[in-house]
Amino acid sequence: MAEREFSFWDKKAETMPRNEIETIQLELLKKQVENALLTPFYKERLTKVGITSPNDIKSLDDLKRIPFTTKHDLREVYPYGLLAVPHSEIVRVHASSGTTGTPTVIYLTAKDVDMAADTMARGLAAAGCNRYDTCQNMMTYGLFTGGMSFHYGAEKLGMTVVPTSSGNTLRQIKFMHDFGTSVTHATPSYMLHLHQAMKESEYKREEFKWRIGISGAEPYSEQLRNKMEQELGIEVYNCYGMSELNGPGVAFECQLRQGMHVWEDRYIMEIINPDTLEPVKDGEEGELVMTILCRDAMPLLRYRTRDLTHVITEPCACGRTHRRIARFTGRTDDMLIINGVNVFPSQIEEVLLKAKGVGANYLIVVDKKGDLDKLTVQVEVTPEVFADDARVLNNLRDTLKSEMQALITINPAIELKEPGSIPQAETKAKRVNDLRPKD
Ligand code: DLL
Repeated sequence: MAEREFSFWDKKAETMPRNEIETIQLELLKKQVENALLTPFYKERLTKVGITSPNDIKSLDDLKRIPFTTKHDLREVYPYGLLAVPHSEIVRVHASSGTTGTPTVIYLTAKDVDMAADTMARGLAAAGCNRYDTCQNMMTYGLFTGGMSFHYGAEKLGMTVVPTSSGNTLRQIKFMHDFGTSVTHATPSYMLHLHQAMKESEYKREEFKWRIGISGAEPYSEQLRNKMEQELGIEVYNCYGMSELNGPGVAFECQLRQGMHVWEDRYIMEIINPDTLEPVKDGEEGELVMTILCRDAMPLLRYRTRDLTHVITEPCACGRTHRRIARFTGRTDDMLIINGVNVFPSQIEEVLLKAKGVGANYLIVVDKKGDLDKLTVQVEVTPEVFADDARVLNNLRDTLKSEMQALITINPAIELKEPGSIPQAETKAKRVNDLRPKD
């Protein structure tokens, strides 16, 4: 049988021997440490552990001397505390939600933007996309990286990009039909929603050129991927990323779809035990920790992603030497991902604590409405408000709704409850009830 041909963007870089990857990692790590020392935050952190010059990094093992960086740290240095180049070099800013109202921000030079696009193009080529494809990007454009960062990578590969952004499903379907869209980029929940709407539309499946769906930004199971592939008649590729690491495309599945290749000449990955903070054994599950090597504007050393996964130790038959990680199994914090948007319970609490008339207890309920996630916040009100007329309750509901939407960008349903009606936990209060099926 003839050997299967796999598609590449930069075959040399993607298939280089492991020792070459490590040589590049060491060289780029030194450069990152040099940049980091230009920021007051890292200068203090690194000096404390005896690293005052890039020459203190002699081997990749020295990475372990560097303290971890967390989302909390990024909030502390908001907005520009990790700037390692003159501000005039910055051409783009992105942000993602923090645990409170303060977002975590990243900034990029023109070279950084190009590197991120190149990394994304690698992933898209690995998934079998090419310049003859028309790609509809259904992720939100704006501060979220799923829009523009993906867009630049898709253009770099030479695809025709249709930047529809999220929502407006009937228009999405019309454009997919009229433009001959062959590749889509959407969250898994939106893919299913889209498919349902497509079945109910005036078009027939055969009238579409849809062949590939790139899906990420939220966890999904292998069963859900299989369901999407069968029902939609396309290949579905998992794509991982986070805004702090330049957005989507940090890790991407190749055409074999057995785990996501992490581009190790651009990121150093570690998997640690989240309790002991020590590295786990090869192939064991733990928290992914990443050091970015492909960004000048903003260094990020040993960043705790909070995402749980493991390294697939066997080499991939596609020929890529960059190791793969498995589907994520959860997080080590309480972040919820609702239709691809990150939400921390603490953000909801922040709004409730500020509002007048809110009682002792609340409960965040996440459920499915059709294929999409639905967020409901049940809130006990004070006895005074409860006894007041309907107008007062309606005003409170509207205020909570609009303040939460402003902070978390999604629109929650607010259910106001009688005082004492939400069961009081005996020990730790249960603030979140996630009723979504696991697959
Ligand atoms: O979600 C970037 C992205 C956009 C990735 C489009 C893929 C596609 P953030 O908003 O910063 O960035 O959220 C990052 O989302 O820490 C994971 O918990 C989760 N996540 C992202 N991709 C996956 C995936 C973007 N493929 C957070 N599987 C991460 C599971 C994912 N979880």
